This record gives sequence, C-alpha cells and structure tokens, in this order.
Amino acid sequence: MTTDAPTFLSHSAHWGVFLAAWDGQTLSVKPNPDDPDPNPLIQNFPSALRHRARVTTPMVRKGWLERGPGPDPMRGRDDYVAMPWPEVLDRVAAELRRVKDAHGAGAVFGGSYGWSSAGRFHHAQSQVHRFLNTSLGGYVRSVNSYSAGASGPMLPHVIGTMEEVARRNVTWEQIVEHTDVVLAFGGMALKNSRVASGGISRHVERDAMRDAAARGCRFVNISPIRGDLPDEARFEWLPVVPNSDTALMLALVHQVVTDGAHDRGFIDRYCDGWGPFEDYLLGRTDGLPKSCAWAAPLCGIAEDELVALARSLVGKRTLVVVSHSLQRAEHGEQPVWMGAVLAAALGQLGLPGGGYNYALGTLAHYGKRNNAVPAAALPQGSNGVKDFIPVARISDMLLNPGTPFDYNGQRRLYPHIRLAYWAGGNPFHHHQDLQRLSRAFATLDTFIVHEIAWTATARHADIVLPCTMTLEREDIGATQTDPMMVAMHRIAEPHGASRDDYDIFCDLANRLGALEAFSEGRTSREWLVHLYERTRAALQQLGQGAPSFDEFWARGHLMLPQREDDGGILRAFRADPAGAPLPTPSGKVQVSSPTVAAFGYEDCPGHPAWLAPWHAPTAEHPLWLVANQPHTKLHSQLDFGAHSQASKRRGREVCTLHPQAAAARGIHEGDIVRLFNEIGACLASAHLSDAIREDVVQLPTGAWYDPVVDAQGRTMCAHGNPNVLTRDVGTSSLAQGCAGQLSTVQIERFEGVLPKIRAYEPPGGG
Ligand SMILES: Nc1nc2c(c(=O)[nH]1)N[C@H]1C(S)=C(S)[C@@H](COP(=O)(O)OP(=O)(O)OC[C@H]3O[C@@H](n4cnc5c(=O)[nH]c(N)nc54)[C@H](O)[C@@H]3O)O[C@H]1N2
Ligand SMILES: Nc1nc2c(c(=O)[nH]1)N[C@H]1C(S)=C(S)[C@@H](COP(=O)(O)OP(=O)(O)OC[C@H]3O[C@@H](n4cnc5c(=O)[nH]c(N)nc54)[C@H](O)[C@@H]3O)O[C@H]1N2
Ligand SMILES: [Mo]
Repeated sequence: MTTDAPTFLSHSAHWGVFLAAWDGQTLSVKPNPDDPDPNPLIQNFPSALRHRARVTTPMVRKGWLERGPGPDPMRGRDDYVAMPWPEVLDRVAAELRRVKDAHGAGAVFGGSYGWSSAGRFHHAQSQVHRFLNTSLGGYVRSVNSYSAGASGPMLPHVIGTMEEVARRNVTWEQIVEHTDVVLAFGGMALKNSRVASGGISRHVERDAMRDAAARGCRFVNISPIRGDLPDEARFEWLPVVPNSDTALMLALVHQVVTDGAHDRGFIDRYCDGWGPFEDYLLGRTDGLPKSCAWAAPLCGIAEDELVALARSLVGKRTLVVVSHSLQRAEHGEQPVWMGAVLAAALGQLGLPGGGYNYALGTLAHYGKRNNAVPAAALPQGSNGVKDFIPVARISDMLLNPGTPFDYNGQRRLYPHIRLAYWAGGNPFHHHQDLQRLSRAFATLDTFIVHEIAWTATARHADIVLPCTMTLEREDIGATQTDPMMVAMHRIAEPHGASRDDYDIFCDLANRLGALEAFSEGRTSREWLVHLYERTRAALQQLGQGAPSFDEFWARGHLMLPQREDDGGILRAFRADPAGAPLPTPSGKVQVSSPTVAAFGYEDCPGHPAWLAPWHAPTAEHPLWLVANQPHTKLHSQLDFGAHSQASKRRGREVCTLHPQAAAARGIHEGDIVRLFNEIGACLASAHLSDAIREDVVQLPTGAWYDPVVDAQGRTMCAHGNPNVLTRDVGTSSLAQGCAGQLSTVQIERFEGVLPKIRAYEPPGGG
C-alpha cells in the first residue's frame, strides 16, 4: 500500500508566510523557503489544530440559561450547556434585539480589541464591527491600541502620526548603509520583530543588524534586560532602571546643550517651542538642571557614562529608537515625545538612517518599504453610535457607567454597557488587574464571544460560539509593508461544529433582517475575489499586468510593487519645511505644544518632562516587574501548542531574576516562586540570569489565566499570567493608554501544594 505525500499549500500567520499540509492525522508546517530568518512560532500550529482546548460546539453558560440576562458574579466559574447552532443563534439575535430596543445600540460594546488571525477578510474585529454597524446601527467602540496606547494620540501633537513615524520612515536598508549609532530604548528584540499583523514573507532584521554592525554601526541597548538586542548587533548594554528613560534622554540633551553642541540651525529652522523646553531643561523654571548628575541616580547609570554617551553622539548619524514598551507604562507619553526632541537636538531628523524611528524593531512592519498598492481590507460600514473609550479603559467603563473621564483634551462620560460582543481578542490576556476585569464583566447583562479555544475570556462569556481557526478557511494575506500577497489556502476541515466568523454573522444578520447589508450577497470566496479585484485594479492603474484571481490562487502568491525608500514625511520636511510641513498644529517639530499645555493636565504638561511613576518599588514590593511580550507565542495565542509548552517548567511560565535577588530570597534555579503585590499573585518557575538588572524580575505575558484560591482564601494565577499583578491605570489624562508593561512586586519561594494547571481543560457541564 502506498500513501500519497500530503500536498503543501500556502498560508500565512502573524508570525510569517508558511506552507502547510494535513493528512487528516498530522499537520506539517514549513516556512516560506525564501525567508532568511523564519519565526519558530509556526511550530505551535501542528499540536494546536485538534487540541482538546478547542471549542467544538456552541455553549451557553448555565447561570445565563437559568436566570436570563443580568449581572452575575458566576461569570468565569460557571458550567456550560451545549446548544445546536439554530437555537443558539436565535437566542443571540433575540438578545441583541432586546438590548437594542430597551437601551439602544449605545448599550452594546463592540470594541472587540485583539489580534485574531492574519487574513484580510476573516479579520474577526472587522467582521464584528461590520456586523454591528449593518445589523444593529452601531456600537460603542474603542480607540487606539494596547500596542501604542500613549504614542498613538501623542505623536500627532509633536511630529506626525504613529503610522508615518513608525512605518514610513527609516528602513533597515538605510541603517545598513548610513547609521553610525542606534540608540535603542527598549532594545529591538528579534522575538518581537519576527511578528507582524497580517504576516511577513521575509524576516530581515537579524541580517540587517549584523551587516550594519559589520560596517561599524554602534548599537546601544538601553533596557533593563540584555537580551533585548541580538548578539548579531554586537551591542553595548546600558541597564537602565525601568520607566526612567525620559530622565536619561533629558540628561543627554542637557549635556549636549551645555557643551554648546546642539544643532541650533536645525532647531531654529525646523522646531518650535524650544525656548520653554530649554528653560525647563536647564532648571530656569524649577531650579533643577536636568544634568547627567541629576539623572544618574534616577536611571541607574553612572554620570560619567551618560556624559560620554552624550558626547559620543555629536556629529554622528544617530538614530533614536523608542520601543512600544516604553510608552506602555505610567507617563508613557513622555519618552515618546522626548525621543523626538533628542533626535531634533542632534539635528538628525530626516537624514538617511538618522533621526527618530519610533517603534522600529518592535514589529516586522517597521523599517520596510511600503507597497505601491493598498492592501485588501473589509469595509466596516458606518457606526451610528458616537461614544467611545480609549481601549484600555474597559474595566473603568463597565464599573463606572455615567462617570467622566479625560482623553486628549476632551471630557467624556462612560456609557452604560449591557452587552459586550468579542471576536478575535482575549481581554483576559491583554488587560491589567484581571481580578478587577472579572468584576467588570460581571456587571454585564450578556457577554458573547466567538473563540477557537477555551480562553479565560471564553470562560467569562454567556454564549461561546466556536469559530474556525485560520487553517480551516480561505483568505488573502497582505500587509502594507510586505511585497508578497498570499493566497491562504484551506488546509484542514473545520474542527467539530466550528464555523467561520463570517458565516455566523451572516446567520445572525439574517435573523435581524440585515443579511443583504452585511453580506452584500457574497460568499466568503466571492468576497476574496472582490477584495482581490481592488488590488488588481490598482496594479492596472500603475500600468502593471495583474493575474486573474484564479491564477493568483493557483500560484499561491503575488509580488506587489513597492514605493521608493524615500524617508517619508521627515525627509520631505527637511528638504522643504515650507512646502512639506509636518502634520502637526504648527507644521514643525513641536518641542513644546501649546495645544497640550492648554489641556492643563498635570500628568502630561506642555513639553516633555520627567514625571516620576506613580508606582515605583517600595520596601513591600521592592522589585520592578517587566511583563513583556513572550518568546514562544504571540500574546496568548496557541499557548497550548507544543512550541509554547516546551518553554514551560512544571507547567508554569518561567520568570527571570538576577542571582543576587534570588539569593537574598533563598530562591534557586527551577524553584516555583510566588510573585505578589497588593492587587494579586501568581506562580512561576524561577530562572536565574545576570543579564537582567538586580531590581527587576521579568515574566512575559501569554500564560492563560488560571485562577485558584489558596489556603488563605486569596485568588492567585497558578500558571503565571503577569496581568494579575499589573495595575489598571491609564498612562495619563492625555492618552489613557495601557500601562501594563511594568509593575512592582515581591517574590518568594512557593512552599504549598502545587495546584494543577486547568487552563486548557474545557469547562464542565458540556
Ligand atoms: N502586562 C502586559 N499586558 C499586555 C501587554 C504587555 O506588554 N504587558 N501587551 C499588550 C499588547 S501590545 C497587545 S497587542 C495585547 C494583545 O492582546 P490580544 O490581541 O487580545 O491577544 P491575543 O492572544 O492575540 O488574542 C487573540 C484571540 O483571538 C483568538 N482568535 C484567533 N483567530 C481567531 C479567529 O479567526 N476568530 C476569532 N473569533 N478568534 C480568533 C485567539 O484564540 C485569541 O484568544 O496585549 C496587551 N497586554
Ligand atoms: N514573540 C512575540 N513577538 C511579539 C509579540 C508577542 O506577543 N510575541 N507581540 C507583538 C506586539 S502586538 C507588539 S505591540 C510588539 C510590542 O513591542 P514592545 O512593547 O516593544 O515589546 P516588549 O517585549 O513588551 O518590550 C520590549 C522590551 O522593553 C524593555 N523595557 C520594558 N520597560 C522598559 C523601560 O521602562 N525602559 C526601557 N528602556 N526598556 C524597557 C523590556 O526589557 C522588554 O523586553 O511586539 C510584537 N512582537
Ligand atoms: Mo501590541
């Protein structure tokens, strides 16, 4: 008997373009053969496809079924009852109609933040938004992201939109050719830059850093963790105290200014508001010069090192990079603004390989050329509800309806939400203070979730609708900065009774009398053809031949033309400040902002400033917690996959601390430890390393929330989810962004009976 070798077909994920084959038993994956540095995260797929953590059938929470819609603290610990599709969809449609009739569409929260899967059509968040717009008349939305919650609103006041400054600016090619010094605040870890929403065909960062370093480019990793730059960059490490970067940058500028080495010509011509900033910098306003001597104790770097670093930058092609992580913290607006001012003081903005590239290296989108034709996207329709929240204010909204909040110069009210609809995100991964989030979700009448797997979010839902994972459907993979558009073939049949998000919404829209508006009469395949047609038309406008959809589908990909590597708006502005002004209120780099000053926020004044974090280590919680992105998965996705599981020890996530911090607490390599502070606790396995500051413990995000009650009656996460330890505060009144990257904790050996990990076991009752 002979068996045919399974056929490998093209597909794409946020962690790269790949090929996959499924023979009904075994899934095999291999990266795009042209990828110089493929992302190992694709290895989470094979064991995940048919894992027991997948949701197999629609499920309804017992308490909701018995008592009907209404606030319920049982969310998160209840049993579930299986229900056939037609009946469950009838109930969802009826509940949507009830809430709309009784309270209006403004009582529905449809922000549905989350990364879902690659693929432009089955992008779950776009699907929810389109469904709620067309079938309900709208929903309360969320603005900005967990990624860039502070920089998103801040950068337009200062220099230009986040997109321009992060995505259409300095490229890796320019760095290889031109850059003398890269100051990488927060580093540029390859684990991060090998991820990009939508998928990338070639991961070039490792080679670019190697080539730049070989030419003599100097990389400086300014971060509490050494591993935030790869060895290929041959970097120097400045182990900075967390949340002190603004002080460090101020000190660099102070030194350059007092040496008279700042680029006055550049500042006069291209910046405004230098005067008030300089008064602050030199201490004329507060009697406190922001010198290297001043900054040294704040940022944990010796004064003479800071002076030497400042002087070494003058006259050099310097690129300032500020990672997303720095602004995912209290006063996160400040390092974003100050990074631009540092680059301006050195006169580097707009030069090839120089200046300021916010967020370079945090995702594979950045540092690339942009495509000359737009990527396909599902139109979302128009939203009849005007209320919104900054995305990370979800618990505040649910717990405090009707109360005011500040945002970017506005004062608004939190709406009263009765129903939340989520598809493609995991708030019990992404949000802070998870016990508070659990209380917030208890206030709802109804919580509906589409999921591929039994995440903690699904376990808090009243209705869980099982959806296909990416490998089980067709889609188009495309991003703005990768030339390869990918035909994402269906690799396997849907798991259990799972259905595409799109088909679920079609059936609901039909029940709500809005099928035509939602679907425009197209099947999924017809939508792909429709979306492809737009790319094809754009290519034809450029005078380029474009294959038919069928040819594209059969070939598996299409290479798109890219724009010139022209340095974006900053290069154009440098060449012609009057003709190509920056998209800021004054058209220049705003070292001070009268707009921001007029907001009158104490926590975000009119020029970048050193503002001590509200929460810094204390005697009780003496260590900084760095809760950064995980190496072995994307956020919480496929945490049950073999690649992620292999990194755990005794089933727990691994935290890293310095040997001296460990010795002081009697902690040894591999011990199970308990991390705790005033809001929560979790277990983790301890790893000792001297590549981290002594006052820092690092625990990545992504372990599925697994609450257990300990012997003292306190809830802790048995698995190692750091968001039980992060505080639910906004970055400032201006952006109200997520501040979850950092917290403060104490850590001790765990002596009790080790609780079992239950996070991947489907809940009872089904
Ligand atoms: N402490 C701390 N917290 C953080 C951060 C931090 O640095 N520190 N980082 C933050 C950042 S930058 C981000 S972006 C967020 C990420 O937060 P999220 O984007 O919410 O995290 P994911 O795990 O990617 O969640 C995506 C969910 O979608 C599901 N899914 C996948 N495909 C589909 C699909 O086709 N349909 C449906 N319906 N569902 C699907 C997955 O199973 C998964 O549960 O986390 C934030 N949280
Ligand atoms: N493998 C993997 N890659 C990812 C993701 C993932 O989940 N997994 N998520 C993706 C997403 S959605 C995003 S938005 C990006 C996020 O990109 P980032 O937010 O930049 O990534 P992090 O790994 O959280 O943080 C980078 C480093 O910043 C350092 N750091 C933390 N606080 C400070 C500080 O105060 N000062 C300084 N100087 N350094 C500090 C930490 O040591 C940390 O390792 O990553 C993307 N890439
Ligand atoms: Mo993110």
